Amino acid sequence: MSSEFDFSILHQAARLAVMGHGTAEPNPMVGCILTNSDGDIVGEGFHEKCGEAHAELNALAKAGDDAQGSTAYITLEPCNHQGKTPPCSEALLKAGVARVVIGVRDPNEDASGGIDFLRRNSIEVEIANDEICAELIAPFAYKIKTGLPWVTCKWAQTKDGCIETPRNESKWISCEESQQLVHEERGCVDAIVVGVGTVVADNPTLTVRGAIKHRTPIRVVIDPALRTPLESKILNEDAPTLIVHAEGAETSEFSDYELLSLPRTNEVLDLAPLFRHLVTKYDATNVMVEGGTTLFQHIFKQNLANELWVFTAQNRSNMTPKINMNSLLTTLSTTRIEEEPSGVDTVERYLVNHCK
Ligand code: AOF
Ligand code: ZN
Repeated sequence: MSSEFDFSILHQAARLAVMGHGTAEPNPMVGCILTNSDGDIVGEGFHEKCGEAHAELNALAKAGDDAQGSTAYITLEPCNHQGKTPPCSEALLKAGVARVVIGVRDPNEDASGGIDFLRRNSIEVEIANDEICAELIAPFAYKIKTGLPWVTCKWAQTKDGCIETPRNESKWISCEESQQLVHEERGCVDAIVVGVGTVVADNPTLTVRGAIKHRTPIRVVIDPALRTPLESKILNEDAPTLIVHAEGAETSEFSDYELLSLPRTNEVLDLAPLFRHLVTKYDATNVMVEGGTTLFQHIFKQNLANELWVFTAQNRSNMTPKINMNSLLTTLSTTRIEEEPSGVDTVERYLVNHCK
């Protein structure tokens, strides 16, 4: 049984792990902390970049000889395979670690097996089955299970659930702090998806600005009848763009761009093949959908949303939009996992229950 102390160190390791967000992917984010028999931390590390050292190796390197007899707290089962890096299970054994507390098992069958290896070699192993550690690898695990990336729908709304304002000022509903948060996340995801209505109304650039660009997300516009204006900023050179259209659309004007044709059911595009394409072609793990309401409605209906980020401003719009986001939200079964201020706005994070 893991103790309260074990969980507190595991959660500390989880906070380290998220420092790899944006660079660890497509690998999972992983954190590792080593403590001595007094419970003092002797080494810590996280998986900083895909292809480079795993969390355990970074922590072991910090601890040096102090790793001997230590307890290793690892948010994920240590790998037991030679991938881009050697097996962490062997490194823990060689360093003389006495006990290992693991957050969750590794869902990747190619790499897992670290638990059995350590037990076979007389190292005490505890599996905490911790929810925070599970959340850390949720996109990685979901992708292995479904072949789909983790889709986060993000929007900024007025208190009464509008993401449009009278003068097409939807870009400015949320405050600067909220926009900063969005840019930070944009710099960590593989793709940003919008509907053509948003391109026409707002002419967004959909690039990462004023935040660290750990990766350059592909801009994706869902444009069934190909009506994206050719002078749209989304088509500029700042980042790659993928234009998704309905089967049979006239594509000749867009031959310079990457195009993807999708089938339709009852006039609505089937979006799952797009997300699958983002995995097969780009190995995408995290995708952010930034609106508008029609696209959110289709993504919710097609059961493709995993997480929601809702920024709510203090003002009301007093408009009656075609789709109200407060109402649309009630069509999904969700669990609110976070609510905090973001400047003068409030930001709420929800997990969609089907993918928990
Ligand atoms: C760990 N510690 O920090 C991470 C693990 O190709 P490689 O060598 O980088 O292995 C990638 C796989 O290892 C990845 O798919 C996942 O199963 C596991 N990730 N394992 O022991 C870590 N990031
Ligand atoms: Zn490893």
